Amino acid sequence: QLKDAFSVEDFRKRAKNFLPKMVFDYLEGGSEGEAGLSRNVNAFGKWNFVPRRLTDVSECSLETTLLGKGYSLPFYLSPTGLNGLIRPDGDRLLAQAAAKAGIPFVLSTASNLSIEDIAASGDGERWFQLYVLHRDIAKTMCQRALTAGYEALILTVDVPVNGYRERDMRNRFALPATYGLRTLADGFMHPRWSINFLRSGTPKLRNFETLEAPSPEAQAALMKRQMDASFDWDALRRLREWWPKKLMVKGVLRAEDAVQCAACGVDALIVSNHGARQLDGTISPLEVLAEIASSVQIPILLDSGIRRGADALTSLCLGATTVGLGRATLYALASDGQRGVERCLEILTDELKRGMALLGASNITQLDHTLVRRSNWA
Ligand code: FMN
Repeated sequence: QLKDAFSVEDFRKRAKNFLPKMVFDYLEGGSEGEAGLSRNVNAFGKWNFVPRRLTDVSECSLETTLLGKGYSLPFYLSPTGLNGLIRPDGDRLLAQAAAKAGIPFVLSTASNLSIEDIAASGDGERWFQLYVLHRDIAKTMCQRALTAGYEALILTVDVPVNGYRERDMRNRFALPATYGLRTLADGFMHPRWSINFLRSGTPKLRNFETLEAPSPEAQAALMKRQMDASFDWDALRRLREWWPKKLMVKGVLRAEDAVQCAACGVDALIVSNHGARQLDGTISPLEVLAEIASSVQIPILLDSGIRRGADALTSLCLGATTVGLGRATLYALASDGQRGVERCLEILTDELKRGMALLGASNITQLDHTLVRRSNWA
């Protein structure tokens, strides 16, 4: 029962029950030894709140402003590929839940519904996340996003090559799915997911399917599904020249890179380690947040490890303007579809609002670094 879910962790447990192991592992897993997974989550516990007392917190507002626009909450849904494997039409369900909550939804390059499908699935703000497989393909996709009315482009820069995800290797995770005995048994044990899957069929990477590769080299890159590992600062400058709307760079973890992004005309940065799915042992974004936020004037977003309103609160105190939800809302999507995502957002919103009141802040602009202190005990 959805009413029995009181925290993101509850949704995690429900997702684990609902999904075949192979799919849950895809959602949950990190890279290599997976040390980064717990580090991301535990990083928040190293900071303690230092509440301000006797302030009027009878009305707490979570409204925030990012790049001149107002949003009802300081959350957005991070880009995640293969959402259709977690739930049929997962991209649409997430986009609709985000629209209801008044927060942006980011469509991944590796989505199972196309740029145009999502644009047509109702209103709500959409951002498009770009993986560069080939520069011509990237340009074509961005033009499609522009035509379809996406408000911002998120360039992910922490995937020059794919992270090594051992769970996926062990599970022989691949699309289209290969049906070994183990896969079939896994599906059999999770009938509700399997019925959905059989009804809707194997999800496709729709953005690639609906793409006419502009050149033979682009076609080859598309077939191999490999990133353009030569994408560098010059390439970013060129992208900035022709992408007319807001441009954000996702995956920055060093102040000097942040400064260089700002100098290239990037509008905002996402401090992220890709949810510990790339280089294992990479520093947790929270640890570098304050340093990066103080090195540039542009807004800073953060993702990786947000599981509670309190995690968002710590991030906002340390300089983030808004935070991205990845696995948190995917768990809810898995177990309970759009209603689950809506409920998960409600829970996080309540946690954040309560946290702000207890911390002594009635709106987001009152949050600052004096309200948190790094614990000497942890
Ligand atoms: N980031 C991207 O930029 N593009 C993607 O296609 C993408 N796919 C993801 C798929 C899954 C299943 C997960 C869990 C993450 C993916 N990410 C992708 C990373 C997320 O955008 C985000 O950085 C990460 O989930 C944050 O960590 P958290 O889920 O632990 O909060």
